[in-house]
Amino acid sequence: MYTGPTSTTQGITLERHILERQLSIPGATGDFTGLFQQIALAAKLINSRVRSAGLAGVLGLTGDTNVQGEEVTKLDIFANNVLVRSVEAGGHLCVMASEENEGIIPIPDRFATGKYVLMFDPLDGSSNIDVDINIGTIFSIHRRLTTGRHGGEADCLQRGASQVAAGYVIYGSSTVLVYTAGQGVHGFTLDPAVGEFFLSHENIRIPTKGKIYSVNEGNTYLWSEGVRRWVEGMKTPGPDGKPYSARYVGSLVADFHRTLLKGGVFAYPADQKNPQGKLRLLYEAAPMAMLAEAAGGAASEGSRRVMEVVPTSLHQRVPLYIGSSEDVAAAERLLRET
Ligand code: P6P
Repeated sequence: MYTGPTSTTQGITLERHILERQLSIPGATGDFTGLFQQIALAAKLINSRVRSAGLAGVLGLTGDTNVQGEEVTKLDIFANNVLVRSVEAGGHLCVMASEENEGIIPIPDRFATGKYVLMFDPLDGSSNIDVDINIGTIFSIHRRLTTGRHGGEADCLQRGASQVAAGYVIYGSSTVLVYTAGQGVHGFTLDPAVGEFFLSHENIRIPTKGKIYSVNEGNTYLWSEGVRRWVEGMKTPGPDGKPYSARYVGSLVADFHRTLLKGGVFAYPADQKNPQGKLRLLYEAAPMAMLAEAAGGAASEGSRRVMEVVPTSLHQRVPLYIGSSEDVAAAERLLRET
């Protein structure tokens, strides 16, 4: 007899949520729904391996054989392979790009192609796996620009503002998939007892102003004067007599998920070592920016919306200031003044 949580078993599954969205869109073909179901399957498969990584002796190892004598691959390579194999045969995509692959990932000739482009970081923050810190999968979906059977790099190099959908899966104390397709931001928690994602965070709205800042202050010596002044300003007690609180996990999905739910600001500024910042535009900053804006927040590269940046290469980096609209605006203001 199933004795899992009653609330989720009576809830709305991710599949139903996507289908209901499809029904509300005139002319929808079910392509997006099919693609999203494949992404959700990949998330479940990755989740299963991430949860068992410690037991199977595959924490951060590569090329070794584990206790079962299996060929061990790094978790992020595993996640990459799972994502590619889960979506490549569905006929919904014309091309893919991944943090793990230098070039584009074409759809094998034996499969049909479709109108969407999928870009992803299969397992962001994977260096945190060995210390059991939250990690995540980030994805971005565009419509293709080119015609013909296969898509190409031109279909990937689109502004964030052109995204059809964006989302992430956070493998934390629970596994939550958060996505937007332009009609609000919604979170679904995986019920491991039934292997389904159930709606748990409907229409997430990010507070207009928060009291948490999240940045790696170990980089202070590399920052511009403007970034230093911005951070120092948040460490100075405000009108309420309190400064902001500092929270930094060092895993983008974890730091963003907290910022989305509690407000405040996360930043990875440009610095002398990373003049374009550290985070990747196409499959990290742009999808998070779509989510932040869809939840009423903001995402800037320091002086303009991340979603306006026109990509010139697959793995290009971009500075990122993301979170509550007032906090991001304050960062832009201070950076302008110096
Ligand atoms: P740092 C993880 O390695 C990552 O790519 C992001 O998930 C995270 O936000 C950032 O790098 C952390 O970088 O330099 O603070 O360790």
